[in-house]
Amino acid sequence: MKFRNVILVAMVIGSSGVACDSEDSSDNHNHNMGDTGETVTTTLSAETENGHFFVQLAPPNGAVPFNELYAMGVSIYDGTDHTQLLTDVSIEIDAQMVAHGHGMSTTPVVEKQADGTFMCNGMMFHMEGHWDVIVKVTQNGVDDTATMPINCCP
Ligand SMILES: [Cu+2]
Repeated sequence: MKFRNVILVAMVIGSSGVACDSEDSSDNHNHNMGDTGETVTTTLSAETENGHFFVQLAPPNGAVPFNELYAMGVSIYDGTDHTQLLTDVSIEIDAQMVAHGHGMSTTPVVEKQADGTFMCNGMMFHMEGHWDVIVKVTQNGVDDTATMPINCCP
């Protein structure tokens, strides 16, 4: 009798999953992966909101590792000329899972490198799914922010 109940529960979960899939087939997102959030395409560079800067992220070996401390390289370029590295800027970095309303459980420490780029130590994505890396750039009292989605972590 107990075994039969387990099968019934499994069937109920299974059928609700199918219903979810057919409802969401149009947007190509997988909402059926439990608590992992929506799937996004990882974007490692972006212009800041007001176009002042262009931000390039450099995760270790080109990809963010899952549930491991890592250091994110960050380079800031001119918003108009994306080949012109800006070395007279400072940055703050954060990462959020917006769909879950939480950030990282670690606090990154930003270190300016000799070449003017930045290394952000102590980053960690402790959940799989859609993270947004948020980089705030400041130059001569002007600040501007870029947001880059990361799919954690294929
Ligand atoms: Cu989360």
